[in-house]
Amino acid sequence: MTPSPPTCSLHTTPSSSFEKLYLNFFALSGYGQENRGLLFPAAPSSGQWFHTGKGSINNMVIKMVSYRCVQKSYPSLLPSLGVILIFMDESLSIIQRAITSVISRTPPRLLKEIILVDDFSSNEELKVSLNEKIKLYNQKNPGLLKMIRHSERRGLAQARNTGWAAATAEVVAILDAHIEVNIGWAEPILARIQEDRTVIVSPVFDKICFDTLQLQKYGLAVHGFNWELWCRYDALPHAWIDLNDVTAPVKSPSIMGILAANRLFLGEIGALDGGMLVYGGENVELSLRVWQCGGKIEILPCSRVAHLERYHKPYALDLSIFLKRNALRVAEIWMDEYKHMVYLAWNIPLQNSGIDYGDISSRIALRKKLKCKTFDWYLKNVYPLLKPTLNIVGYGRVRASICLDQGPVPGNTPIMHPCHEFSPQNIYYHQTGEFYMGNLIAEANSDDRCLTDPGHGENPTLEPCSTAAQSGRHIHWDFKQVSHMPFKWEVLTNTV
Ligand SMILES: [Mn+2]
Repeated sequence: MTPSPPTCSLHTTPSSSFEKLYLNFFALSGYGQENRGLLFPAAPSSGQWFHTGKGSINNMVIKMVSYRCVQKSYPSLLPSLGVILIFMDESLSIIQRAITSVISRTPPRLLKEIILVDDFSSNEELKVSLNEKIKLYNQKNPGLLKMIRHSERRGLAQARNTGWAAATAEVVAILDAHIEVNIGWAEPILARIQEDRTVIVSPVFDKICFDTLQLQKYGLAVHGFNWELWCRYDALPHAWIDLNDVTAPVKSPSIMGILAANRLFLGEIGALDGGMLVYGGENVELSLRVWQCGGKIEILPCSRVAHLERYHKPYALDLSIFLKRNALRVAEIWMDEYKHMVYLAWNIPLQNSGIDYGDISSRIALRKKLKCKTFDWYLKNVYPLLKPTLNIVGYGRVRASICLDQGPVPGNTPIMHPCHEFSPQNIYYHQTGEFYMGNLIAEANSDDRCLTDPGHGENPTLEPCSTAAQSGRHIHWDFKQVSHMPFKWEVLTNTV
């Protein structure tokens, strides 16, 4: 199974527990009472939540939250919280579940507002029916919910900005609308941001299966990304493990999309980049900006949010167009002399890519105004796992009438295959003569795959470059331009 975080798909090994998702439509009846009504009858002081009625709704939810977190106490005075739920063509029931969970699982004294932002949905039930539901919620909780509707589709980043701009609380939590927050989710966020207004935090995500609404627990991990700027989970840092405190914030190079921040600080560093279109990359853009411009990012192990991993994202038929375009925008604004890595990873020529990443002048000006650090600083101090590849002299595809392809994976036999635009046909030719095939990896702990001659006249294979080199196999290839050469570099760029 491949789990996926709020805005993208990624690769991780989730922990194994499966639980039926809680049904929380009773929860509203508890709103306004400090003991939180039907769903939350017991105070967490003794850890008795773990023992209330085997298989009960409480048990199922609370199992996701660590015992150490339940025991933790927080300052009685905490900043106020505004929750922003953005959506586009979500189903009504899913949005109601999100609202209900926020109301029932956030102490009323802390929850100042819930702001819904509709990024121009076409789904009819999100109009009159949703308005009626909001009226009902507000009858019980006067003024708590606000609804803002875009009159044209403006994309994820702008929807988040719209919500942020309408908020008045000291801290904003900007969430998808296909989530349900867990018990005690808000206190760790508010306490941490109260301690340090420059920290942007993410909760830990658990998975809601889209077809069964079962809840699956995910392990704690750091939020990272690859050179396509596609998000993924990375291992926990040693420094955090050495703390021996499962409740401690985890320093993270990035966020997946969902975030909480001091509202004013988020504004000072430029909120979300409104030039990011439709979907993807806006989370990495914010992450680089936060780190490079004097803030920090942390994952809070005691704050858990269940995220529904959708079967189909409604934003566009082919999201890769926007992922690619937005990634180039991030590279051009923030990545300095390393921006070529994004072009390499997407297999796009450095010059004349034909991709319009929009006007970046105001974001460059912002970077100057905030006196932000370089991407080189970020790589060395925040995300050393990403390892730029230097001295690639050419990249693209090798094409005759069909293309050189990395072949089936798992497997290590390159093949000839009809040409397409995807990464199995990416090739990278290194100054040393090494010839990488497939997805560009370029990480500290894992190798690119080198085209390898096993010797004895056998067909070439693909091997991790260092393994092949250590075993003395031939990985250096020499290409000469000859008139009858059947192959050509389809996209060939110069030294980068
Ligand atoms: Mn999502």
